Amino acid sequence: MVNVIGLGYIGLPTALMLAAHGVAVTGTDCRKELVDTLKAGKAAFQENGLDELLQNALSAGIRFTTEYQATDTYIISVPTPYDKFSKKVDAGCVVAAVGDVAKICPKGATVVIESTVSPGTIEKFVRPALEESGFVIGEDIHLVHAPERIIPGNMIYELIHNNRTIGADEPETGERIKSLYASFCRGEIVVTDIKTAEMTKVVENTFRAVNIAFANELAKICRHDNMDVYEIIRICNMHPRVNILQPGPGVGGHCISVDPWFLVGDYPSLAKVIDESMKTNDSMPDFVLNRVYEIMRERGLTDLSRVGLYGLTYKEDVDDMRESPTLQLLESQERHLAAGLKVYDPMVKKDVVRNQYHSLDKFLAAVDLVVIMVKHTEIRNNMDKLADKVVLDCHNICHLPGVYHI
Ligand code: SAJ
Repeated sequence: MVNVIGLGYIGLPTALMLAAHGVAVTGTDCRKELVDTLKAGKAAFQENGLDELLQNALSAGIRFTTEYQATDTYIISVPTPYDKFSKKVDAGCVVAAVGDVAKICPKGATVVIESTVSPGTIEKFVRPALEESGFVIGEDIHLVHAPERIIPGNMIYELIHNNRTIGADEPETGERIKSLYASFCRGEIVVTDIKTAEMTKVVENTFRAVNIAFANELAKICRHDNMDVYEIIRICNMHPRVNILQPGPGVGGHCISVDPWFLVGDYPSLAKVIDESMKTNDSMPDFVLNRVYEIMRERGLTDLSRVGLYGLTYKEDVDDMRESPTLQLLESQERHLAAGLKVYDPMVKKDVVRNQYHSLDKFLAAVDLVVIMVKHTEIRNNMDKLADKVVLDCHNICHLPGVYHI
């Protein structure tokens, strides 16, 4: 039986996928409310295909509980935030989970860590935690790092089709865990050592962060000299070896906007490009706010409370708001004592910020200037409703005359 610890954005789909493919699974989470919701057959967040997968897993016998289970295989999928001051990974939740597993697991068990950690974290924090509990690693207990790679919005497809990395001390353990993931994963599964696996995960997200930062920097250069960044990127990308990403209002989510900081925190004198890239991405919400002020001046608009931010989530068609550029922008305007912007997001049903609307039409009736912060399908399908508005489009999806860009 596999005990999946942590039933969040990664742990839950992984547990369900294993269960739906014939593996005996118990999912453990410390949040009782979440466990009860899952038992009642309701997924805790919106994701394509997740509800159906939950039903399949429940029919296949998955169990949910707040208790750790005595078993031979654990998959730990708990959050690894970064310490905002040191920029280093905060492995506290992983270490606590491993400590709790150590209290209950029999000798010979395997502990798989899926949570993203910086290279050396398992060596520095996880191994000592197990050794302190009296285990000899490699004999009484086996350690594996199997970093997740799935993208919110397409998680279920990517769980099945993405290639994966398994880091293990002993090749036999790596191969055993490889066959466990192969129960549902049709991609290639590479077995390597733990530190290499740790580094690959962080590097993948850093690659994307740096490339988004390049696009964002181009947007700033083009704005400064009144050039069309989208047309320039489109033409450049026709070159066979150029593939520039898209600029945007900032980078959110719990991955791209977090993991690269681990490298800056651990290698401050070496990770220069990464440091600058993260700062560039983090500067984008303020850049958008300045664009709002510029456009208001140009259009003779004076009332900030008639400006509306469309979108609160960190990207399109997900309900995840972690580190979202809109939340970053709202924080920034509060700091500048300029509170009052209106906000609307079709994916966010609860009230999470001030001046939040829950109907597109009511939101639009309350504002003159609309800032498209997130390119949800809803707004793509309702562009005609923006015809009488001043529009700042941060994603180049609106082709109405007179639209402004970042
Ligand atoms: N973004 C841009 N411009 C782009 C692409 C994205 O501004 O051209 C922004 C998005 O709007 C969003 C942020 O970047 O705010 C991140 O979105 P994303 O779609 O690039 O990635 P995530 O954070 O949803 O998922 C990433 C993925 N990593 C890579 O593509 C290397 C995913 O495969 C990982 O599993 C995930 O991080 C994770 O959990 O680590």
